[in-house]
Amino acid sequence: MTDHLLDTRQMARFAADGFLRWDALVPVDLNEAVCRQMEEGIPRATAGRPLDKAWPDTPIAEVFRMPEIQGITRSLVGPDPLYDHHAVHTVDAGREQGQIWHADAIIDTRTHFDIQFFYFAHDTPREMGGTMFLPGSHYRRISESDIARYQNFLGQTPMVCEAGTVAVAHHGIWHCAQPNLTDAKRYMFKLRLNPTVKQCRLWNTTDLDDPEIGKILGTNHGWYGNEVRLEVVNRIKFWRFLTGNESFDVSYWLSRLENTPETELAAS
Ligand SMILES: O=C(O)CCC(=O)C(=O)O
Ligand SMILES: [Fe+2]
Repeated sequence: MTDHLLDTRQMARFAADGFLRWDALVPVDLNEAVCRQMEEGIPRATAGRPLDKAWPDTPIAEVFRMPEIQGITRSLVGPDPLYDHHAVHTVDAGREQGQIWHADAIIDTRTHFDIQFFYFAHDTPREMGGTMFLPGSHYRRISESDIARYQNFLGQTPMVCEAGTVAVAHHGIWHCAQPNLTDAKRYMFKLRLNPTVKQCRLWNTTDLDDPEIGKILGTNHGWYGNEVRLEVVNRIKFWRFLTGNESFDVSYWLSRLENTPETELAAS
């Protein structure tokens, strides 16, 4: 099955930025049905159960059955992910305060990773907020709101988008809700999924050796200054995990650190 699977460049973008987005992916009618469902409330399913058994046949279930969303899910967490939790996140009309920067759940240093979908079922212009992401923050594992004292970061990216836009993020991504200066409530549907298989080459790997991969993994988001080198090393480790290629490197960054020869000089 290669329909709608991510390609290697997209996976490298995910490794570098910690999230991917698809604008206006979900069709208009389905967005409208989900908006009505979110107003009514969407009861939580049981954590740790298969996603495909999480909900009865409702509009939100239909969104996550879309072949495009299935392809994204399968590429990142495999064919039978578990439902972890979902939430309908709202920001009230006229709310001038943003949420503190945070990462979800407690400190989590696994290389295996959960994903979180952020689904915006209605138009979300900047004055309505749109979840703010910090690209490249997902390897800096923090405990929830350790970073709450920060206000703004160079390169932070708000999810300003049209109805039907979907982002998928690594569980470590730093993010926060934004103020909503409009007179309408803002809704955002978030879903966390857990893998049930090793996250190794689950995507469409036909372009695995694309020469752009190293460049994408070397992206400098700017906010960490010279420590970009640490981030590149983190991404190389993650890429080795994703591809199973234990000798993968970008510009010798990780190989240099691994060079600890044990061979003693033979007497001459
Ligand atoms: O509402 C949002 O945009 C983000 C909310 C969120 O991330 C949270 O409450 O954990
Ligand atoms: Fe959050």
